[in-house]
Amino acid sequence: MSLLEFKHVEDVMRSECSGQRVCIRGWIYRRSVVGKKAFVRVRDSTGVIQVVVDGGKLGEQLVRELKDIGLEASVVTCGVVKESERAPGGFEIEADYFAVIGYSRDFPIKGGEGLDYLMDNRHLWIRSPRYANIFKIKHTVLAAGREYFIKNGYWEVTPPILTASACEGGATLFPVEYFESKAYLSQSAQLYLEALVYVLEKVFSLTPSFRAEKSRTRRHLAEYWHLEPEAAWHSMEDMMKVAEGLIVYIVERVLEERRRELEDLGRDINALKKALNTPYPRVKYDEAIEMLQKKGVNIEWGDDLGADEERVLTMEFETPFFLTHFPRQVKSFYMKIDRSRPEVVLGFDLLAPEGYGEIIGGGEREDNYEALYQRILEQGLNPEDYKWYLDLRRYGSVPHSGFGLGVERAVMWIAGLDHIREAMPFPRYRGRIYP
Ligand code: NSS
Repeated sequence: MSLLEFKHVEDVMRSECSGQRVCIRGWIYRRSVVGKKAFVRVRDSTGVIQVVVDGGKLGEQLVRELKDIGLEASVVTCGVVKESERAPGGFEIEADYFAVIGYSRDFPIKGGEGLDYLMDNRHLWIRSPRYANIFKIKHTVLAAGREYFIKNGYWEVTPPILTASACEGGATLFPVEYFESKAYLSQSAQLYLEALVYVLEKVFSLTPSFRAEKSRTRRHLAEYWHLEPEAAWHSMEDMMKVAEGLIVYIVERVLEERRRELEDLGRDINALKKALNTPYPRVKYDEAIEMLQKKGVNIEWGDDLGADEERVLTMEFETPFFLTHFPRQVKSFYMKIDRSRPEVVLGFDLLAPEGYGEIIGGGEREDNYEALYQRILEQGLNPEDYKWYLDLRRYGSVPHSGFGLGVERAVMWIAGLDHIREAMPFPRYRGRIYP
């Protein structure tokens, strides 16, 4: 038999296939034996289907073997497809051929294990169909994100990951040995993207970003994927429109192409659809502080908003919404000072509803040499380290803006996940580097 004759589970589970003989290959997801029949649920990348192995037809020895066979053994099987109300998913295959390809003795995950144990076995845990759903949604988020920028005239560029200085503050830098000196893993491509707008005007990159986050939270990783656009001649307001367009484009595509996966994960589709309603509300930091104070949150103007404060705010909105005009002391040195109100910067965050909070951070960049120099000093940084970045303001400076989308944050919200580590196959966070 040629390989081309194998079918995928999702293509078999259709009424048109009923009565047809098919061959599939995959891994044993569950199995039970009742009398002389084995009920083997076979999983592939597209779904799970029940295969009935009748000892009367295929030999009792095979059924005895299947009774004790390890979960996740790989198999090839053929048989006629039948619609069956009793089978999970409504279809089953009555096997006339069944062969084990790779045995799986004592598969370490049997159900009911604790989180640390499961994380130690992440390489096996990810075989759970739940992760196939999540990773497919992530694939679509990545593809749609890239497509959105390309369709809108942005050039994809490749900034460095090994860098000499901080973009987002020294506290979360990962140092690495770099020949005879020290370097850091990039926290954001932004500073390099800013240099590239002088070449290509509108650019974006999709890279890993690294943050040595000391505390473990449900929305922080040490390594995450960062989708960052940067555009010359764009104001903060222009960039917020780009961010809004990006989120609508991504959510539309996921709703169109990954509906089944969302449903399997139990995502509230109607809640997600609300993200298609634009424009998203724009809330100034000042108003956010007032809203929080009215809710009894102990916070003052000038404080940074953490996950808890954000969660309270997200309860006020059904769509994603922007927070803007933050106090200059809570935001990075590169943010442009609002000339009409020098105590705030032209920065924005986009917060996802339903308790999720920040998924995008961005804003307009300080494009004046003197002002930027002062901001670098004000934040206790060394202008020497940013000499090249300051140069961009010396040679044909232009107004420009950009932002960064945390891909796993977006996936977490879109798929309705409880924890950001679910959005990564091999998540990195403090205390976890294996496997
Ligand atoms: O620190 S950010 O808010 N902003 C920047 O890095 C800018 N330099 C981006 C830019 O303007 N080009 O991070 C941007 C986003 C943030 O909104 C989160 O969605 C995500 O990156 N982010 C993270 N995701 C997962 N884990 C961690 N630790 C994390 N930190 C930020």
